[in-house]
Formats: sequence, structure tokens, C-alpha cells
Amino acid sequence: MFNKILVANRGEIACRILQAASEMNIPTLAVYSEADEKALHVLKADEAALLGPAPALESYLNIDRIIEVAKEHGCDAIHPGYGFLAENHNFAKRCEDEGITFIGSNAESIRAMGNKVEARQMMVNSGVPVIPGMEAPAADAAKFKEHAEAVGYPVLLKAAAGGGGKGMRVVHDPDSIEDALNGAMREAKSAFGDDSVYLEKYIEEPRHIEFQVFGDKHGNYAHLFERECSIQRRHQKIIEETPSVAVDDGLRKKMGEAAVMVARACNYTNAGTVEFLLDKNKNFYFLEMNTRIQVEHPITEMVVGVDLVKEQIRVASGKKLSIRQDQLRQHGHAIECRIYAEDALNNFLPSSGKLLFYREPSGPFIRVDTGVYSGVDVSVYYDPILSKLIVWGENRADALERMKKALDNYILLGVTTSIPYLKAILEHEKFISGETYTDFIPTYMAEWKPPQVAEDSLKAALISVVLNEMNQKAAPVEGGEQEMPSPWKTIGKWEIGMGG
Ligand code: MV4
Repeated sequence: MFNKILVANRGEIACRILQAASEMNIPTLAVYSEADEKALHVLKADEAALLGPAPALESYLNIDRIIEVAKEHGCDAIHPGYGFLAENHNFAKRCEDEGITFIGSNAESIRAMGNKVEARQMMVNSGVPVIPGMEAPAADAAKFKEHAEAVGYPVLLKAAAGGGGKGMRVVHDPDSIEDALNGAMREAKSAFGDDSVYLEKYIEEPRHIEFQVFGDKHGNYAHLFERECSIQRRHQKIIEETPSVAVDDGLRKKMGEAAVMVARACNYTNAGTVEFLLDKNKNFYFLEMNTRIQVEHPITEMVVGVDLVKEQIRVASGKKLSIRQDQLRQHGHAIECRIYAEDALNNFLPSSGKLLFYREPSGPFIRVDTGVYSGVDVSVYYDPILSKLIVWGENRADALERMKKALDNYILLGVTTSIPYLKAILEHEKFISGETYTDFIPTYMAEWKPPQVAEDSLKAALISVVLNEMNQKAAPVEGGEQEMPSPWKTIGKWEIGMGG
């Protein structure tokens, strides 16, 4: 096993990885930027090293500096988490060259899956269903018209270097192709430095269904079933669940086998996710493969009962997969809500500042993966995810009720969060009935505005929280002077005056 793991990330995922390493009794090194000196992941690690200034390019994306710090501290493995360097094949290669184990797949599979056209071609060759369309990018409108004619309108133009929906254009008729192509190429160039664009049949009202896969370094593979992630805003997932209401056992078996074929086709070696689009007729198509642990991995952990991060570490160290396909089962239902620091009244822009008061919900089958605590500064430099709330239930309805109550009991003051928005989604009849397609948010939530909470009820809630907190923390000590924590200190700007 490893001597020491460097966790090349921050926030909730860094904390999640530190927890796994700690439970495996592997020493850990956190890395941090100048903005993160007081961040939770720094407190949780055995050691911590400063990378550099707040901007990610100078800290969490600074490959030379991270390698330097790993060597200085005797780290023989690096876990990249998600985002930052997680899918950077140059970084994975650099680790390999430096004799440091990258806790993720091999550099070549990361590179191959990073190019959407190459990935697609590989899947065609392996017999995995892909969306009908062009096999290679082109640059002249006539070629696009030919292919559009062949697959039928509407069609979708996509960037080859792609991902995140950038450089995508839906086209309904041949007359619009030329303008759409120019626009898509321009956008692809500025987003990815590569203006390669290709065309696919446009799948209307699909679901985003992804499969968790795992490979080891001995050629063994398994999948850990699906996650439905159709609830997205601007290609950002908001709520994920498993199992999907749209997938029955027969389809699950077929999709799971296809997902393993994808992993096998690129010699994948660690945790990965195979994304599919599922159309109304239950046809599924390979979309892309994410070569990292995903934000939403906990719902799989809750339903399948496997610690995915520990398995990543074990497999990276050369051990065989500890899971076997015929022993894996889904049990019950899990839902995850991502808690973002964002302001719905301000076009969902990140909300920053001091998190004045923080209290998590707790109780049976409630899990919170967090990167914050009361008093921490929420910075503008990084992804605004604060935490993830994950619940398990015996079935979807139970999990849904548990999630709603848990959100009610989640208190974050000082920064604006996505909680009211999440509650509105969970209470929407189309969500309750499981009619969750990728256009759910633009279709049903476009007009949504956060409810106006009367200031008095906010104050009342606050007083009750603080008094409750004082009761818990300040039980009388026999014979001793009791120092009472001042609620006014804790909640700062929320000056609660009697009669005010
Ligand atoms: C599609 C599609 C419909 N038809 N491809 C969006 C991001 C990129 N990774 C793939 N995406 C899509 N590709 C065809 N041929 C619809 C989407 C899409 C989408 C996919 C998954 C989850 C949310 C989405 C939201 C809008 C569009």
C-alpha cells in the first residue's frame, strides 16, 4: 500500500478522499492555495503544503508545483479528485514518469476518452451503440448537409474536443446549417482551442443515464449500475438518483454490459463513468466517458454498498478488484442534492462571503459530504459547491420524503444557497412522477423565483437554532464556571435585537 497520498484537490471531494485514506491508515498530505489556508481539507489531512496564490492556474492546476510538493513530502500517490487535473492526461503521464501513482486510470485511456470523436470511433469499432452521425469532423457545410440528410433533421453540431455543451447547435433545416456551423466552430475554438465540429442526429427529450464502471490493472472489470442525472442546469448536474425509474432489469443488464465494453475498449484501469443518452423508445447511445471519480458517486455507494474511493486506492496500488459482477446488487434508492453557494435572484451567480452559521441535517440514512464549516470564507476562485446531501430510502418515495425533510433541516447562513431551488424541484409533480428529462430545468423551472421569507420568521429560525446549539454545547458543568457561547458572536451580521 502507499506510504503517503497527496490529495490534489479542495472542498468536499478532498475531504471525502482524506476520509477514505484515513480509514485505510494511509498518511495524507493536503495541498492548498492562499485562499484556502483555513479550508476544511487542510484541517482534515495529516500534513498540508501551500501550493501558491489563489488562482487555480497557480495552485490546484500547477503541475510542476504539485509534483515538487509530492516529492518534498515523500508522497508515492496522488488522488486528483474531480475537476482541476483529474482528466488531464499530461498530468497522469507526468505522475507515471515521476514514479508517483496517479489514483485514476492510465494516461492513454484518459487521453483517448478526452477526444469525443476518437472515443466515439472506438465505440463504433467495439460494437457499443452510438448516436447516428459523422465519424470524423469536417469544415464545409455541404458535408454537414449530406450527413444531416442521411440521419434526418433535427441534427446537433458538436465540438470534437467537447464536453459541457459548449459549441453545440441544434439545426432543424438545411438552410440553417452554414450559420450554425460557423457559430459552433467559433465557440469550439475559443472554448477548447480546437475548432473541430461534427454532427449527430439530435435526440429529443433524452434522459442522461450513466454507469459507474471499474477496471483493475489485471484486466478485470465490473459495473456498479446506473445513476440518473437528467436534472441539469446549463450542463451542471443538480440532483442525481439511483436506480433510474426508466431502467428495468433487462435494459440495466444490456446497458451495464455496454458500459463494461466501453471500459474494456480503452483498457480503462480505475473508477470511471460511461454516459448514455436514453431516448423515449428506450434506445441507449454512448455519449462520453468521464475518466474520474464523479461528484455523484455517493448515491452508488449507498445503493450498492461499495466504498468507491477506497476501491480506487486499492486498485491503483495494484490489487485486484474486490468486487465481482455477480455479487453486486442494488438495494433501495438514493438521491443526491448538490448544495451550491449561488444566488437564484442573481442569475445563479456564485455567492461568496463568510459562512456565518452552518448546521447539517442528520439522522438515519442521511449523509453529508461537506467541505465547509461555520465561519469559513466561501471564495470566488473555485467551483461554488459547498457540500452534497445524500439520502437513502427503501424506495424512491421514501428517499424523496427523507430528502425534503433533510433540506428543511439544513441551515446555512451568510451565503445564499441552492436549497430553496432544490426543494422546488423535489416538489414538482413532474419530478415526483419521474418524468425527468434533460430539458426539465428549462421547461419547468425557468420562471421559478425564490420564495420571499419574512425577516421575522428568519430571525425566529435563527434564535431557535442558536438556542438549540447552546443547549447542546453548554450543558452545565458541575461546580464549574460556565462560559456561554455568544449567539451574537456566532451569527455576526444578523443582529437580532429584541423588539427590533
Ligand atoms: C446530445 C443531446 C441530444 N442529441 N446529443 C450535452 C452535453 C454533451 N456532453 C452532450 N449533450 C447532449 N448531447 C444528441 N445527439 C442532448 C445533450 C444534452 C444533454 C445531455 C445530457 C445531460 C443534459 C443535457 C442537456 C442538454 C443537452
